[in-house]
Amino acid sequence: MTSIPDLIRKKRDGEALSDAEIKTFISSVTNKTIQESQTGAMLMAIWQKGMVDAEIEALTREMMSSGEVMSWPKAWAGRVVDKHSTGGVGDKVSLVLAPALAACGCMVPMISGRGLAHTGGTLDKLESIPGFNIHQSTAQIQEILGSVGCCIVGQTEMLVPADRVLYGLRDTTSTVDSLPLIAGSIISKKGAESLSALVLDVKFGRAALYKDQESAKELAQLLVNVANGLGMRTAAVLSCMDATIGRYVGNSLEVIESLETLKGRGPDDLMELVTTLGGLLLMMTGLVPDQSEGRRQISDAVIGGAALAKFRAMMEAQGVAKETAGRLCSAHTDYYSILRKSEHQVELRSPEDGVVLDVDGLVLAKVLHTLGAGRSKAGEPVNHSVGAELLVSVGEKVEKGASWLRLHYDDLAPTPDQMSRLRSAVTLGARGETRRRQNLVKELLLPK
Ligand code: IUR
Repeated sequence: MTSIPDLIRKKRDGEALSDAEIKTFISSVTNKTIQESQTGAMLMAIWQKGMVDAEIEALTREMMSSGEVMSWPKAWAGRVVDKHSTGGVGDKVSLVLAPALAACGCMVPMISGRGLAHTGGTLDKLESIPGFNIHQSTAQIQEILGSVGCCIVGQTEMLVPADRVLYGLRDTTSTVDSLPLIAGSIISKKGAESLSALVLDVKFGRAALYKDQESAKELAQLLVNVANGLGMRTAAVLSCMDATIGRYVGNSLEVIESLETLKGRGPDDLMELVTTLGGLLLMMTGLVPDQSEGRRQISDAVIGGAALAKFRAMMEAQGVAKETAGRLCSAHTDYYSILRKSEHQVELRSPEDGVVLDVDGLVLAKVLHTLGAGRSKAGEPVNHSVGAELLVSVGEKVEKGASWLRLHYDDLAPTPDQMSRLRSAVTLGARGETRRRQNLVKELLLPK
């Protein structure tokens, strides 16, 4: 068998590793028989020299098989689906999409992540609901899917242990931004969920990992190819992440906007993403003949309340008291009788008459992050109540003195510099100047 130094040398010199060599590398990572320094060196060699498609597929397959691979009852065949997003600001799509898909007959074992840096995480959002338990075993996930059809949970200890090791070391060796390593990490976890179909929301723009559509497309195409190679029908959506998705940013606030959306009162941009991603998944499962019928069914499930009923059942199945879940889902809820409200709110007012031309999601997210809404290191707590409500949208007229943003904060008060950065997040134009809201979804990559 080839030794680890030989494998590192081979990759360092730009040669392709065989399936057997990749298996050796990943199993030594999983069994901890490799030294950390060797893993770090291999990661850097992969970062430097890249991998051909066959290597990336083998890497993903071996990572997937490094732990438990879930299996589902035969009766669910073809209907087990999930979504992955590369991360955004105000991205609450999962909270609406998972129950909408369940209402349309899918099984959705949604394994989500926590926020890091300026991007939010679905698990943090859900944990602002008292009692919501994101820790569920595989057996519990299966039970919840059987009774509700969807759950949103954290990654279990047994799922893709190789990724846990590699992800940690990528952080400390500056090798996060490597296409083969990103693809291996994301798709191995989806593969271990044994999905029938997967949809990827790959974002580009100032608040996304990739700033331009072309580089996001390169990642999206790779992810689609690798996932399809693993037997999951996979499509990708390229969506613009310049402003915020919806009007609310921050953990509790995003739960409120998700519930409002599930009550049929959601913002257009969020609905556009939910129906596009959901429509693609329904099409790929074969539950509907085409994407437009899929969109229609997802939209009906959200507007008609079927998705809200699923969200309520999911909350109860994941530990939320029946009475709390019922109150959160009633037509006119005092959300703050259940979700904690921050100590302070302050409104920022428009300096002049005009039209909103732009909202910079990145500036907003960075300020909220430093006020406690996000974390800088894995494991740090977040303040669920910190956030912002945008009171205006792009294209809207505002009068001088009208409130355009309400900031929620606690003991970390915004500094004058942070306040001025928040003010700069909204760009005003002269009256008469118009800019219509652009569609967020720019391009679709469909499975072959
Ligand atoms: N999310 C993942 O699960 N893995 C990665 O490598 C990245 C995001 I970047």
